[in-house]
Amino acid sequence: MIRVLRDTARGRSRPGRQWFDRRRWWAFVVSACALGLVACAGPSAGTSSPTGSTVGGSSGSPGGTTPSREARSAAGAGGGGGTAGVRTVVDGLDAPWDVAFLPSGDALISERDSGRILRLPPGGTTPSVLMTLPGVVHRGESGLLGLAVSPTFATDRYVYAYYTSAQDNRIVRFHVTGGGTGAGAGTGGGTGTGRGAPPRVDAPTPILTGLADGVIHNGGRIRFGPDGMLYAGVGDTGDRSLAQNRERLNGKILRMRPDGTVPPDNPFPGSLVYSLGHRNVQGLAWDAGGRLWAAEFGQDRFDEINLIVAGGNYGWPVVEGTGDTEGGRFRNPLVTWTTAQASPSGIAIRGSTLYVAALRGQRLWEVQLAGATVRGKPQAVLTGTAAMGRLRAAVDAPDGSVWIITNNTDGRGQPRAGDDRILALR
Ligand SMILES: [Ca+2]
Repeated sequence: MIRVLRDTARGRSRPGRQWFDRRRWWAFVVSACALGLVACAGPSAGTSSPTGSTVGGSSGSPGGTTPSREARSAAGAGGGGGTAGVRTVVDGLDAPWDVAFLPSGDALISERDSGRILRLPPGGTTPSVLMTLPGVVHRGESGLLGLAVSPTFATDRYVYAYYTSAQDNRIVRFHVTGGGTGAGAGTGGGTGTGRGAPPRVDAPTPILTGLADGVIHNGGRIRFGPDGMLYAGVGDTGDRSLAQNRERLNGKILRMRPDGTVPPDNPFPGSLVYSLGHRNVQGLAWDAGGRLWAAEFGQDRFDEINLIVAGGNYGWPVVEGTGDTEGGRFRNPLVTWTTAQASPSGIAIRGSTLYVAALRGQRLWEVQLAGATVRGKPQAVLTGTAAMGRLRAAVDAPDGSVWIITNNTDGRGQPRAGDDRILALR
């Protein structure tokens, strides 16, 4: 169970005090670094970069006066030896959108606007540029969005990306080989030792093209399910008529084979459509029982958490939030929030807890799952003095934590020094 500051009307709880003390500890280490009192470079700082470029330091940092990302992460990793709380994994990111992990523990991070995919070794603190995806077009909410790693990466070496091109939204895949990205490589601490040459990336191959794109509502989360199929949340691009049109792939959750073709057991024969009646799904996660949960942005009243079933119709644009099912034609959400409280993007499930990253709501929601239903009221964390601004994604990380992507540089936030960042909660 993650222990972080919980927002209550009565003030900070004890975990919040730990969080505060931790920040003071970081501030001390940071000051010491600036004064040259302690070695500040993280363990992987200065290791070879695949493309010869590492990602720049904290945004907005005056040169030489603000401590490096390495210093902060080193302090976070070393201070307290796994003390519960929140740790900055990496900062200085530009509109980061998703994270996917290779079997080696390397984290791949997508940046929406730049089209870059960054690679962060396990335990590392300085990401390097794995590749800049060719043909990414960023307008408004579009650009490079979701990432996924093949569940059989050890043999096929495929990484998947969902992005907006000049003419559509599409899903591509490409091989990543070498550079210690194989299974089991570098899991001992990410010092870069033995990783040798940088990874190699080949030209992306489209597996699905022709999804309508827009300035808004592009969806974009892609995840492999426990069935080995690739699922994608595809937004309605602002054209609400698409969501109920089964001949169109927008406003849907899609299910496809890893090569983009239609699985024979999809609910509508010959169609990638897995569920319909969605406005803009950006959160997909499965629970231990193999059930698919999805987060969806509402229009201006209610955001939704839905339990997704094959062939289910989730109501948009006829119903927003909980409403008339029209005799069972539509399925109601299990959780709703007002759009000011949430505007949920990515989600993750760890144990029985569903984590929901809220953009406009600027908090992390925790929902307790109980089988095919939810228990109690959602709890908000990363609020109050622990707030980190807009949150884009929650990802179940192989190090036992949940990684949270902040999104204050996405054009709708107020970036602070060091934004955007990835946090680890445990
Ligand atoms: Ca709905």
